[in-house]
Amino acid sequence: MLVDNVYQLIGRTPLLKINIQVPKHSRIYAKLEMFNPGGSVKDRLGMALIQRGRAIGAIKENTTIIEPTAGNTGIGVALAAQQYQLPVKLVVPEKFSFEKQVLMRALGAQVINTPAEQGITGAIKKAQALHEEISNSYVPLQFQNPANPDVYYRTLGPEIIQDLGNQQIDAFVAGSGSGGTFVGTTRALQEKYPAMKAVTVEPEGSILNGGPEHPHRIEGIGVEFVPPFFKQIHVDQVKTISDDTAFQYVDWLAKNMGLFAGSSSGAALAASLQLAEDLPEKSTIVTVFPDSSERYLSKHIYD
Ligand code: MET
Repeated sequence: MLVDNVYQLIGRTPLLKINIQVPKHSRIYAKLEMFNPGGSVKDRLGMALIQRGRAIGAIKENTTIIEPTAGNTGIGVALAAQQYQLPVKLVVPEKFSFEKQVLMRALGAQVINTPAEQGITGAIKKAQALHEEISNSYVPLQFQNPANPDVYYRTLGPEIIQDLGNQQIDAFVAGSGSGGTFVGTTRALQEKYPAMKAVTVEPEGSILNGGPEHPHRIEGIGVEFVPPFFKQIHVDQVKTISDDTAFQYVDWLAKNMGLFAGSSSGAALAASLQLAEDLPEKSTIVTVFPDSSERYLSKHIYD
């Protein structure tokens, strides 16, 4: 495969059938988003945020891009901004993995840390404060930018339909941080399969199921507020997964399927297996594996 630049490698990722014993003879397929060049599902978003910013005239020559992120969106934004030589400042709560922060810097971005206990809300506030201070700056703000669900509606959803050769999909399971991947993909899949269940995944410590907010080891998903994009769809169920359960499946995927998947992928697989118990026999469940375990080795993902 000959390509001219890494941007051509974004999207069209493989869909892997998970060889695990699924309740009720159902099947689970996972979209392997770690195969994107920046290593996560958020490369798609990075491109979309920069393209929309340019299209609406918010990004001009030398505009400083500022974005709050758990890391992967930051890597995607830094990658996309590079082609226009735009300066990038990423605001990251200090708890998130060292590797993601190193990769953002490697792409030329500046990383600004906010206190872990202020969570992503603290990073959002800091990004807005920086925007006030820096002239010719722009905050795409993944948490409310319509380009976020839209890019998943246009790319990830249709790819899954095509990957499965129009085979009926009974449920879509995906983690929510900003909610963009889950909501946009759900909209695309439900246009074709209106009866499909939409199930989101959060770590214990996130608030969607009403549980108390507390720190968790699973990265990239989990919310401190209900994602505004949720208004666009009906969410059938929220599965709340513990760190231990997610990490067990991370381990299982490496040992049994030779797959290096991050903790939000482990949570997605755990939730898909739980959901299979409640679905009819021989259901088809599709989920998303957002990134690789390799960016969490310093967090002892396997030890
Ligand atoms: N996964 C997105 C990011 O990397 C949203 C995180 S919000 C916990 O920025």
